Amino acid sequence: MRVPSSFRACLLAGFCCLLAMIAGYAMADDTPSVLTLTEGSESRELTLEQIETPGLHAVEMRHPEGPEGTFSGVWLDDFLASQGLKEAPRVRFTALDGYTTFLTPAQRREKRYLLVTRLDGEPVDEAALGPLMLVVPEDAKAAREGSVPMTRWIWAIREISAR
Ligand SMILES: Nc1nc2c(c(=O)[nH]1)N[C@H]1C(S)=C(S)[C@@H](COP(=O)(O)O)O[C@H]1N2
Ligand SMILES: [Mo]
Repeated sequence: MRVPSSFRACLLAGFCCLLAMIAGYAMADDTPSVLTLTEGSESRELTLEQIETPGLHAVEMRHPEGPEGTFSGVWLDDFLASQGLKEAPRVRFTALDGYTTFLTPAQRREKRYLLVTRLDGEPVDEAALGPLMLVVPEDAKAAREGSVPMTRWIWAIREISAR
């Protein structure tokens, strides 16, 4: 018996839809968004893997707020460049607790900021100041001793917005 081609096309389309849905659910489960990146009026959600595409840099240190171990993440400037935000005049960070701060290009040139995505190789939970935090590895000791201000060592980062 001959099946009408429109029927076959319909079946195929339905099957593709189903596959796309399954893939969508699987991706949503495996890779939740950890960051909202806002540029002007446009926002996009990024997963840890997307944030880490410029490549991980690891540093052994103790954070003044407690956590210690191998902090790894991407250099903030590399992350911004990978998102087309290299020259953003103002990059604002907003934490889950509402704390917010911003960095200008001059401040980003003065100190090298690491956007930490992992502690000892694992995503950082909220108790350990995650999901994302900003640290200045070269200032770790001075910040613990209180000889350098750490107002821009923002933790529990949930949103980065640039303009
Ligand atoms: N998420 C988050 N990050 C933050 C803060 C905060 O309240 N929440 N306080 C900032 C300030 S003002 C300073 S001086 C340092 C140290 O904060 P603390 O002295 O309150 O621990 O962390 C900074 N990062
Ligand atoms: Mo502060």
